[in-house]
Amino acid sequence: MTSRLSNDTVQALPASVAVPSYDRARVAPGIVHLGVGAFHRAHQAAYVDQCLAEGETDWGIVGVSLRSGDTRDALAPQDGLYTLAVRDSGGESLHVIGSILSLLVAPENPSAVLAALTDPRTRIVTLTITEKAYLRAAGGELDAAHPDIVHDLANPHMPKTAHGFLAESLARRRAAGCQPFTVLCCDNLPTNGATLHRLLVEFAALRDARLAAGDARLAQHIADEVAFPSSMVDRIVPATTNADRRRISDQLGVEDAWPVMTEPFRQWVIEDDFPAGRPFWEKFGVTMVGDVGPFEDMKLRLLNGAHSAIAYLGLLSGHATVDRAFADPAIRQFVDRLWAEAIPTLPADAGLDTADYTAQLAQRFSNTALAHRTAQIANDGSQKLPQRIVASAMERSEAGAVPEHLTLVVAAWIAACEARGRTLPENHFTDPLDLALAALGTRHLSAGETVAAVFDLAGFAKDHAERQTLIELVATHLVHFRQGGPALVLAALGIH
Ligand code: CS2
Repeated sequence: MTSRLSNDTVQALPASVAVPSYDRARVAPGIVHLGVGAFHRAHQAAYVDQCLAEGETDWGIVGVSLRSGDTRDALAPQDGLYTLAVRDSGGESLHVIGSILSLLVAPENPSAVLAALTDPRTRIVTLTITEKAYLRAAGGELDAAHPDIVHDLANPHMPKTAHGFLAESLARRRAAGCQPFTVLCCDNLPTNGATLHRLLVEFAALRDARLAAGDARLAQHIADEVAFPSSMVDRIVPATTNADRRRISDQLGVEDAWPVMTEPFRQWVIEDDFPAGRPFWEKFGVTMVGDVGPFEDMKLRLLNGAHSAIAYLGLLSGHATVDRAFADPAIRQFVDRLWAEAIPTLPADAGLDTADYTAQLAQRFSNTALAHRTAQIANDGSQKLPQRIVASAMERSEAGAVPEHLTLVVAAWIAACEARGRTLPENHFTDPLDLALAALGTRHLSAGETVAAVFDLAGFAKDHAERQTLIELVATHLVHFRQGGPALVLAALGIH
């Protein structure tokens, strides 16, 4: 049997594989990361790995999974080591990353997670928990009726949600006279730090209301004394396949149960507000700024917006991967027009070079070595489209334009949902609204009625003056999708 990647085997790997050049035994934990999935392992953990190699040895990572034990099961026998495979058409380079020191699984042992979060050495908590785990209601406020929030308010010592873990550990640190950690949100949400800050203050206020007066006021503490810098993170990370596992293990000569695949490009822009200290990230290409807003909007609206468009149009046109969909001339033309429609919503005075940015995106989307699946990006559309597509559509409509390309993406999402169980496999992608969407499907509504109901469910353009205009535009596209698929919809815009 092949042996496993581990502290013992890592130094004997082939010379072409980059390995940690530092003594992992001397690294102390300084960061707790919630949501230790592939994206974190390709992005933040790789930057931290470089910091550790430069001698900043007190910033090791404790990786926490909030739901399943899969990552821990794969990486614990490997001492937390894994391979990052950087791929493009020119080939593949392998880097073993050593920054994740230990892995915890919250549902198995919430106390251990709280212990890591209250450890005075923990000065930063980073998060990639995906959009839906912020548990926002359709209006954007905390979904106080969500069963996990209800659970965490009733059981503060045994939390399930990120909100529950952060609130309880900040309360314990405060009681112990220990400085709060800085919370660094790394999810694809607009003003992500401020958004999490607001949600956590809402959560803490509900918690305070249940406590004796002397124990309360956590909400005030979090509002006034905990820093939540926003950040923009970017790197394309397709899900690892079994073929990837085999190929990487063959190249290493030892088994790696969960290597991570990614592209050469990476970007991280962070607001510089770390009262408890931070690694010297800028040495490794991280941009530290005062206001991350323009970078976030450019990334969400141009990269992620186009990604969602490619995913839904791609799925409906039979393309399994982003590069194949993007090579389809009609989809490519559509994406160019989508960008042209979204770009005027970005601030003109923030020094953004959108021409250069979209040219670079076109190259990244064409990376044939990634095989980034359209079905992967299609997940959770109800959570993603507000900041990727609907926000731009509202702004363009308000400015008097007709955002026909942006609204087409919303229609494509609805059409792709409707195609599941028909032309697409039943669970080809999933969404937190799936049950409600399926219930709509059984009512045989007109396109207009369907779109209005979906806008209500997902909170799209809630209470916004342009809501009705957008619904009508989306409905026109949905009629075409229902009649003739993407070819008819695009043809109606003159795209063939
Ligand atoms: C993608 C993102 O799955 C998705 O929704 O749009 O994960 C995207 O690949 C990353 O944000 C790139 O940084």
